[in-house]
Amino acid sequence: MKTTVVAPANIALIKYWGKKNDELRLPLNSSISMNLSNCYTTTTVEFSRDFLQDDFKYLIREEEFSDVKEEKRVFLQVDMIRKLAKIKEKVKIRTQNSFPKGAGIASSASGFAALTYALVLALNLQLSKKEVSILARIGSGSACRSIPDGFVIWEKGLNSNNSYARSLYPSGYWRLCDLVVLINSQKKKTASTKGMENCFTSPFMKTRLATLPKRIRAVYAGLKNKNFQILGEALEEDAMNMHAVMMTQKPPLFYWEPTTLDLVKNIVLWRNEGPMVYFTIDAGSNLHLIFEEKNKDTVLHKIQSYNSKLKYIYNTVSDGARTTDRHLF
Ligand code: 2P0
Repeated sequence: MKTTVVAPANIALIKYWGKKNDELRLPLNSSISMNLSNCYTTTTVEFSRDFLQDDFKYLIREEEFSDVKEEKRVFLQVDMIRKLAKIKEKVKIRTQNSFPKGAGIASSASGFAALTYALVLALNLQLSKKEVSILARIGSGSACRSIPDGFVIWEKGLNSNNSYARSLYPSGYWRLCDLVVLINSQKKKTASTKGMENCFTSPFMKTRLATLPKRIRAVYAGLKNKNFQILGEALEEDAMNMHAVMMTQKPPLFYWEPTTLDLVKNIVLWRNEGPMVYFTIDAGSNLHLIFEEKNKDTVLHKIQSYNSKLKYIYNTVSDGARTTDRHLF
């Protein structure tokens, strides 16, 4: 049967950087994220005895494209789930992102979440969301956080069976926003998977891990009490902490562009003047501005006055992976 799933990308408030098991993608630390309403992947899968081979393409508008590297990783995920279902049928997969490919927004989280959940449903595997999150994690770590709704924690766990993501609060719990400011649309030179392999070559990685529990507690408290200042300070600190590790790894990873730093300096000034806005940065140069919805107009005005040519994607908090009947084929 044809099955289509929509899964959101997510922005980490506490970052995942480093694994204790590469193959199973078991993280060194727990991470916390929120799902993004306007950055999502739609994936349709269909298994059939009539198909002669597995077939994966991504769509940009109506056009189909293939990518050998991507295909290899997708088929590994297909094989793992097909094995669980004990079937041999081949699969047709089509996938589409709501955000432009190469916009520098991690598409592996939404992509592997949508793919995994669609495969599980198409094969009628009776799995819990926890089990789907575990399978998504094996495809791409951050994908496990795109399965549950709203504000999510990925507990690092001790082994594969207890390293999964669960919802802390539903999407409507707090009207927070993430304005993704697109600074560089080029595909990044070092993928996260590769980059985080070297995290321990930074002398600061040990310090990052030692200081993480305090930041996790702050994010927890900020969310629980809807205290935006506590949340904002902790999420910003964690992003800077991760980038300090990245920049001091061997070889160093400099994801920032000059505009990233310039905008960061401006945001700190804006905060002094009024709108409470904090920032976070993933493995790329784009800036994620985090703020409460009541400050939306002020923040948009600030960004437009800073540079009216900058493109951005406005997100609120979204549910996790879910089905739709809007099939892609
Ligand atoms: C995060 N990132 O927590 C961090 C912040 C990038 C920087 O999760 O190797 O693509 O597939 O598990 O999930 C990106 O890492 O890496 C990521 P794999 P993934 O959002």
